[in-house]
Amino acid sequence: MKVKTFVANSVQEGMQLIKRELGPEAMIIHSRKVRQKGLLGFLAPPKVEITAAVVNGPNYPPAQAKVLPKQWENEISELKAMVAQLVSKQQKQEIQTDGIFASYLEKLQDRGVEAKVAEAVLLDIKREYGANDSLKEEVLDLIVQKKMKAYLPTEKLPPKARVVVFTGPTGVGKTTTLAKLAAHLSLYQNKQVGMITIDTYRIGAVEQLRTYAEITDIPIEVVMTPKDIETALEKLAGADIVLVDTAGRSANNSMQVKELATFINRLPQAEIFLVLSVTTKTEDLHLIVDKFRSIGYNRLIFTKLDETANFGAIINTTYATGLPVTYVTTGQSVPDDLEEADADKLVQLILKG
Ligand SMILES: Nc1nc2c(ncn2[C@@H]2O[C@H](COP(=O)(O)OP(=O)(O)O)[C@@H](O)[C@H]2O)c(=O)[nH]1
Ligand SMILES: [Mg+2]
Repeated sequence: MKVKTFVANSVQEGMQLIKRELGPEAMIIHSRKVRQKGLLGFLAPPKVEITAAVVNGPNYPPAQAKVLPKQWENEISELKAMVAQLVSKQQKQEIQTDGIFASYLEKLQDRGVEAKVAEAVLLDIKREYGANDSLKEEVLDLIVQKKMKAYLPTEKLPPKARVVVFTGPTGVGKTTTLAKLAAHLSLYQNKQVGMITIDTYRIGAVEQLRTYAEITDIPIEVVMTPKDIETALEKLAGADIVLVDTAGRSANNSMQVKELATFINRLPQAEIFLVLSVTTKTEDLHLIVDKFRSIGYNRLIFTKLDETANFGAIINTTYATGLPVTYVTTGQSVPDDLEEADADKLVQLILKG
């Protein structure tokens, strides 16, 4: 394990330094604001000191890591888990013993926010504002909202996006959301839209999208093997944007995800959505996030916001993946029930339902 302390001008800059030196696997162990010594230091803006650790640091060549005996691998992952647990325990104690923070911690957990996410938000606040009992609940409310946004990035689909893929478990609303977006792009933004459906399993899924395609007069190509992708893209060469639907038999089949990856790897510079339903339990969402990782998704869509009053799953997932939410959907109507994600709105939903 490699542990290193970094000093930077901002948290973002610090995270970049850590990623560059220790790699993406690095875990943050501790962070605090520091001032340099002397009058100049006092006048200058505070810096952030971040301590991070990594088990397989860049100094360990991957080849060596690969030949580790299975038993060592297990021990390393146990160690990793222990470090994470220790950090979380220490954070918990810091927050749990502090009156107003403790009650806020409970409030956030009641709203479906995982303990570690709620603790991270509250620790950020405690570090910045101190253990201050004079912080009124209404003031804390506002600060919490602002800090939660830091863990709930949102980002519009880049206007130049040309190929956009919808992946995710069965039944979350991929096809419906794709149809909504296709209609928005062609009706309201006057774009030439093309559709591809990668559906090697359920003939029904092809028909569903074909129906939408006919209604909206959008060309659709069905792809059965990875090499058909190029042909389909050539046929849709005239389109400004190509939306790609994917389907599988079940949500929990890793073989299917691997197979799907061979299709998606053939797409040039695609924006890849992982589509998730807010009605899915957070622990299942974590499994899905892991299962689909090999697809290389880079942004999130949350569906079925109309079906629950508990939205903690959204921030739990953005916290775990670091990826932005681009759209949310709020019902079955095509094309109406689609919205661009707005961090303020989502935080309000999480806090107030
Ligand atoms: N209530 C609700 N239902 C939705 C939403 N999005 C999709 N659905 C429904 O979820 C079901 C599965 O959708 P589908 O697009 O076929 O999912 P896919 O298997 O991921 O492609 C359909 O009945 C959709 O109408 C949403 O935002 N809210
Ligand atoms: Mg579908």
